[in-house]
Amino acid sequence: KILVIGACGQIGVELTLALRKMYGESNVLASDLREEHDLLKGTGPYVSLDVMNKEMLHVLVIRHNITQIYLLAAILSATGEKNPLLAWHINMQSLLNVLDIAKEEHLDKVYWPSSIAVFGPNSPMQETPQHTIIEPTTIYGISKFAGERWCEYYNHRYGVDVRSLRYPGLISYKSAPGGGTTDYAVEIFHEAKENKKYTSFLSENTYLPMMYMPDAIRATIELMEADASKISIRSAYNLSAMSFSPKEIAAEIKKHIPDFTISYEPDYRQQIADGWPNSMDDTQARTDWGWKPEYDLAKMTKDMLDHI
Ligand code: VAH
Repeated sequence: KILVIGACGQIGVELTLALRKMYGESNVLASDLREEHDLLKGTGPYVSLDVMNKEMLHVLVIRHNITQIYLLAAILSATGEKNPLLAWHINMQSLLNVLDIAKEEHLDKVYWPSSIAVFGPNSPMQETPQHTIIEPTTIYGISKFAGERWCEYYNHRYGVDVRSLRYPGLISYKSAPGGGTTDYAVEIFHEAKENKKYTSFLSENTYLPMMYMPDAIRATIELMEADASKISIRSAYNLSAMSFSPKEIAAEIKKHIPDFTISYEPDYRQQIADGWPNSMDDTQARTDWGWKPEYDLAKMTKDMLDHI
């Protein structure tokens, strides 16, 4: 039985729905600190859970015969910079709670997302390699890098089958993003549809690795379904689909909404974005478990505007 922690977040909602489709509704227990997301209501079991309460989590894992945990609860980059110690505490302790329970209860598998945010200004910016200089400059990135080290440690030392992906910025319409730097690429669609204009908090040529949520969900499940013998990376795999700038996504939207206009007012998130890669090399994921993206900017833009 699968437990999804953070099931009401941007990734959690769609991952929970996809897992329920694959494994059966009653086999996927969704949980979050918040009350149940509307899209999850009636699709399967839901419990309120504070992942920081290790004892409560441990009892829940035993009582519900949990064999896999997907841990998606985290404070993201922009929010994290407003309260660094809280972000560090939540992002790290939640992972340590899950890893230690996975070890004690011999869980089959654990999934925990990392991010392109582990890279910083000293990492190669183009086609950032799987193995390279990693000097994160945000607390979110520091916690994700430290988390990767802990995942690798629990795998090598205790044999916990924990798997992870360095997600790019994720774009979706089913559930709102939560305080990220890449959220402009979600907001722009809603603003374009409602107001035909958008003021971007990142400058026009800020290139960032991005991915449409259906690709990210499929990558997550393909990674978790892969035979353990194929997994050569136990920190977190680079994962890539496309890169674009606010100027480019605005031009793509204009093909559908001709009188859409964009303006630029960079804020504190510009500095965060400037330290992240422009593009990622995800050869290792393609080699190890056959990763291949399906959505590019044009296909994503059409699908987003069709559904918003
Ligand atoms: C953020 N969306 O902006 C998240 C993600 C790569 C970006 O980690 O913080």
